[in-house]
Amino acid sequence: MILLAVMVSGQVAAAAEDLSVFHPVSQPASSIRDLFYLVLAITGAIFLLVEGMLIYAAVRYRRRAAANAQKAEPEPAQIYGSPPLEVAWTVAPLLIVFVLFLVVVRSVVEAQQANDDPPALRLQVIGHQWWWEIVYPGEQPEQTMRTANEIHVPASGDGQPARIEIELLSADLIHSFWVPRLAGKTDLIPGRSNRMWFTSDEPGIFFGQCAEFCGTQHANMKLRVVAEPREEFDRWLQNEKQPAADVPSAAAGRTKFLSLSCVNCHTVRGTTARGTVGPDLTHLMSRRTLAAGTVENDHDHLRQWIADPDSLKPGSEMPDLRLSPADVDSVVEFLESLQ
Ligand code: HEC
Ligand SMILES: [Cu+2]
Repeated sequence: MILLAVMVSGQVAAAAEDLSVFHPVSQPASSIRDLFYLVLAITGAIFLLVEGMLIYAAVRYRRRAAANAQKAEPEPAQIYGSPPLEVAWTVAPLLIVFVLFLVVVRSVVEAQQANDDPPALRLQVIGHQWWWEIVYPGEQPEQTMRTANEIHVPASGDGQPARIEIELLSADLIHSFWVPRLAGKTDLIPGRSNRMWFTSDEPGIFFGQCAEFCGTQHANMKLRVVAEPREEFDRWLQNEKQPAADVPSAAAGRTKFLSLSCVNCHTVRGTTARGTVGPDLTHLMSRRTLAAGTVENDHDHLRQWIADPDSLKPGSEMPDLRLSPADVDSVVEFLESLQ
């Protein structure tokens, strides 16, 4: 019943942010789902058999009301020990558990398979309270590009699986990277480098969520994977690698921004802002959401975020700088030029 409810809610969730493990679009996620169905089938069959026998025995051999005390049924024969029966109920579960063990090992090996082909893309994802830093390494250190909360990857195409390999690190405490339609959960552990991989068999936006409680805003530590055809992905990457455009109409806002403490925490490439505490803002407007999926990235939310981050994400690590409304407008004008 509970299982049915979970599966139905999976269907419902498909409409909005699909976090269902029942709609895989990647090899590790499909093999996890297949394993689930196989284990469910085996254990379900055992459940039906055992419950069926139990109910049959309880009904068939129940004590019937006797018409009078003399006609009451006598006590049935008492059996003590039966070697064939005992061997059977020891060997059968042993075999079943052995089969389950084998299929689980097969799935684990499949998921961890260090594919010999070089991956289509190697990324780093660094967990922060409560957002995701995403690093696209370049050949030279200065070509390395950083963004936040939205991972763009090439989708598989032309029968060619595009394997994405991700190194998982943490800046503070343990988080867990989980995009249910792409792969199982993998922890991000301080001082340790974990690896995981996935392929996106179709283009689309796949939702994820931190899956290891990491403090007050854990629930608002969301991410999305945007899988695109190769050319679209290359175009996106090309744009992201550029330093921030110097838009003349936003010059005043730029000066304001650079005079504030924003620069201690945020980087805008091409300016003197080189902070690394918060997300890189160089191409802020190319992202769909603000503050790790907490709200849509639009004018009103951006204004509200700069004016009072806690009103959107209470307890967030971005302080309220108590800017005047005019300064907020000016800074927002600059941020909106960061395409
Ligand atoms: C003490 C460090 C700190 C300062 C100062 C700071 N921020 Fe932030 N900022 C953060 C952190 C941390 C986040 C991530 C919050 C989250 O998602 O939980 C953030 C998030 C943001 C975001 C959302 C980015 C995204 O992709 O979701 C914007 C925009 C932003 N800050 C702009 C500013 C501006 C403008 C200023 C100056 C007025 C500023 N910040 C000052 C730390 C800081
Ligand atoms: Cu978390």
